[in-house]
Amino acid sequence: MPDVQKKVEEIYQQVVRRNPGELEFHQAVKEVIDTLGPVLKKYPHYAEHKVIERICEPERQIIFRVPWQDDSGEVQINRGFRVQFNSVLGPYKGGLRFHPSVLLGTIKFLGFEQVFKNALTGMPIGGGKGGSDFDPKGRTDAEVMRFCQSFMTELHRHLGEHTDVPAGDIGVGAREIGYLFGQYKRMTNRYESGVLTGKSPHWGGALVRREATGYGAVYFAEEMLKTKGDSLAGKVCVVSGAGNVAIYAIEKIQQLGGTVVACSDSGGVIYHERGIELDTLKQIKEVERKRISVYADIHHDAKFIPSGSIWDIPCQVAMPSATQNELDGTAAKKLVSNGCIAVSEGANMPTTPEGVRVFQESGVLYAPGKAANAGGVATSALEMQQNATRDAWSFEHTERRLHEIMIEIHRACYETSAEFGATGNYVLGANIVGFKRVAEAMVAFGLI
Ligand code: NDP
Ligand code: 2IT
Repeated sequence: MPDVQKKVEEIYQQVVRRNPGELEFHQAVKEVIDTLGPVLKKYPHYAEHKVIERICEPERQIIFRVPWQDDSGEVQINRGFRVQFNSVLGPYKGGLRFHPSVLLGTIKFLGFEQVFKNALTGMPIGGGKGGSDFDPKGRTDAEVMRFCQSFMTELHRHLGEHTDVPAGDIGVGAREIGYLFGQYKRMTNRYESGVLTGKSPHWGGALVRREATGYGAVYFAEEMLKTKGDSLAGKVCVVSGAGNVAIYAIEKIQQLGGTVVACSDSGGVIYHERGIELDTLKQIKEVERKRISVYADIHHDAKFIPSGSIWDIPCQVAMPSATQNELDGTAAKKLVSNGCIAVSEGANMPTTPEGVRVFQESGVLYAPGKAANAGGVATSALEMQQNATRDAWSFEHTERRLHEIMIEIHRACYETSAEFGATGNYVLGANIVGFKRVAEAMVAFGLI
């Protein structure tokens, strides 16, 4: 094994030893550092400064108890997390996830990804992530409010517009951000708009933040297709999930002339051959907060498939936009054999390492989440910019900025993949661009 490859493998083994049982974190680290060998060779000072070892260790990890009372008066205890991963490029920035599956290792994998993603945006934001094992499903607004108030009662002391700026992720949308902001304001006696992003546009939120992740991931798909002289117009697409990212990915695909024939939630898959009706989907998910199965009760030509994989449905473009490791090797092979030519990840790490290998070996255009879904956090940075100047931009202006940012991320990843002799390998391109930006600042700042 060449020296650099051996070094990289040793670093990975140390991460595994020091973070036992955190499989998703191991997976995220491995995916990144496996592509960094050529960078260490070209820039040996990164190894001297132990940049990779330092990047793999969060700057700070906060774990706290979140006690609250449900509507029946029963006391509930959840666990809260904020992993402040890296702040050399700006304040810690990254979402909060409320989902029963959340463990420290989940937040660490997401925080690690966020560091590189945020660097890729070119905006002044560091990387962090937080959340809780709280399950908002089936909870009333009052229960969600009490949970958010308790969560922020502890977290507020670690936040600030120049320190750490959370936003949404799975289970956290504008409603939760509202309750969290209200409690932050109450605890600190400060109207600090820039401390949270994803706020409602009525009180400091950026227009397009809600749409940004889905729109951005579609723009990235369009850029990849362009490298082959192709486009989304007329393509049959499948988008997994039915949450914030999925809904606005579907919206943008439709605007660009594609047809989305399927989406899903954890209860099953909706297949609608003539194309998903977006108004119905928004009404069910955003307004009524119901299950996706309801869609087939409204549109009788749509089919609800309670079990089985969404990736069995033939498509040319696939956008996994639900959760991590939702698309494995078997699913990837099925997609390829059904004629899929492009995959753009709305979710974070939705494809397993085996799935990624299948796509890359089959010549599928494959965009990893840290590049493809960076439009969400980039628009959060635009929200911070507007808050700092007490300004509010139009939808059109903000969407244009988002589009330019996604084109630029694609360009940087593509050109870097070519520079390192792997043209079109967006995994390598994204990791190297993100890593170099963080590494340069870490070296410049001295040993911190
Ligand atoms: P939402 O909570 O709005 O929606 C999540 C969707 O994914 C729901 O349809 C949900 O189904 C499904 N889902 C979540 N967890 C699981 C699971 N364990 N098994 C099966 N289905 C699941 O979240 P978002 O749309 O915001 O997030 C989706 C993905 O995008 C996540 O990976 C997130 O990290 C990533 N992301 C989000 C960004 C944002 O701005 N919101 C930015 C960048 C990435 P159900 O309701 O049944 O649970
Ligand atoms: O994964 C992500 O990039 C997000 N959930 C959005 C983070 C943010 O701060 O907007």
